[in-house]
Amino acid sequence: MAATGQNLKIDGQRLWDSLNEMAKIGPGVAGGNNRQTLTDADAEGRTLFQSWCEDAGAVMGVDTMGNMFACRDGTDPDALPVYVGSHLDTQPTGGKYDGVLGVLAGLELIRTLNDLDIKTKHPIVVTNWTNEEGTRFAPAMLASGVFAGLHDQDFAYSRTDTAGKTFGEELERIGWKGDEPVGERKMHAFFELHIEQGPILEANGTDIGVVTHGQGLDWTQLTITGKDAHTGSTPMPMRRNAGLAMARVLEKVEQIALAHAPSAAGAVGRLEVFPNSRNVIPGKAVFTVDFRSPDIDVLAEMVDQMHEAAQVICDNMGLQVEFEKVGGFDPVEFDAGCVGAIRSAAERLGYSHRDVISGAGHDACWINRVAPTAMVMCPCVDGLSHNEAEEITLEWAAAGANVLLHAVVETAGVE
Ligand code: HGY
Ligand code: MN
Ligand code: MN
Repeated sequence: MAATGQNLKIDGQRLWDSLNEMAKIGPGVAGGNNRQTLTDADAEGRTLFQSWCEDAGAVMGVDTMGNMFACRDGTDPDALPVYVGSHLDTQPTGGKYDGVLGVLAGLELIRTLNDLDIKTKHPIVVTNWTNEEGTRFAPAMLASGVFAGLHDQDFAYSRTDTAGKTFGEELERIGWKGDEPVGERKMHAFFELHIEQGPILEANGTDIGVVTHGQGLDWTQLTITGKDAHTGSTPMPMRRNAGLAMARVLEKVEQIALAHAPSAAGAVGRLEVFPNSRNVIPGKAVFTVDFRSPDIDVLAEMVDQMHEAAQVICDNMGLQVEFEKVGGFDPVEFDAGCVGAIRSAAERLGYSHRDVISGAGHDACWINRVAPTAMVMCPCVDGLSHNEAEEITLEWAAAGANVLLHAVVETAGVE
């Protein structure tokens, strides 16, 4: 089958306009987005996405995890579809492009094929995966994880946010619990376009990241228990300060990650002390340690060292500590055939490109378990993401979407 012509390109301005239209839903406070999963804003964004897909002639299916699947028919109804997509949910102080670019580039792909009246053999399905971020309901990539069989649906439905609401209740409340059994759809392949969320592409003046691997992730929640007491009248030696122990563990997390450089990262993004009152020594601290590495042995070693260090800190301070794994996945190697389709698309289109390892987790990391999968990345300004100041350019978005278009069309076959 002839390779797709160089002149097959998406409409960059139309993609850019759609990104800006979607960004108006669930605005943040500093120019980004706060469209957290299963909120009313998420529901509004889903409705807009569905209307756009239906305007483009796609038929929408929704499964029992709220995953959305907009299908453009192929000429061979028996051929397994090529899926393309990402996520529309954002961090509480998220950017306008993390996840959204991958979903709307998929929509742009079918708009472009419609404009040019190009028929593919395999159907093409544009996907929005529910709760990729895992910020409101841990773990991250929850719905793609249920789809790929890593979590069961009851576990997912039971996940609870800080207000005590469950995933299942909220999915029902916003009216996006579909009737399709999750995970029954079979895929010919899955492709995801995503912003890099790191500095490598921009710093090297590279247009396209060909993602060969994704680093592994471990989220361990620690609960440290001491004793609430008066910050003024309690003698220092008598204190059992859970907040202080947490601070000491955070320093250890930094040291452990740095000691495993360059292929390791570690931080604590979510931390709470109780009762969180100015004149009460915290009797309890709850926080999640986020470790990452492309090397599974390094990841396991960092987690073990953190456990050991936290236990020693708490033993020395007379505190209790409990550990709970609340998320994680092993390092991922993407499908060589799909990665090759992305690399040859970038070459055909004349874009500079380099192989990269994804620092962030993505739905593709789970879908890679059940279908040939690969990712394409575009740069983002200063490598900044999970920040309302996240920025890309129209040119970067268009280049990524063009590579996605060519890789998907090559894989779906042009009739
Ligand atoms: O945590 C991650 O890597 C992804 O952004 N959810
Ligand atoms: Mn993302
Ligand atoms: Mn994200």
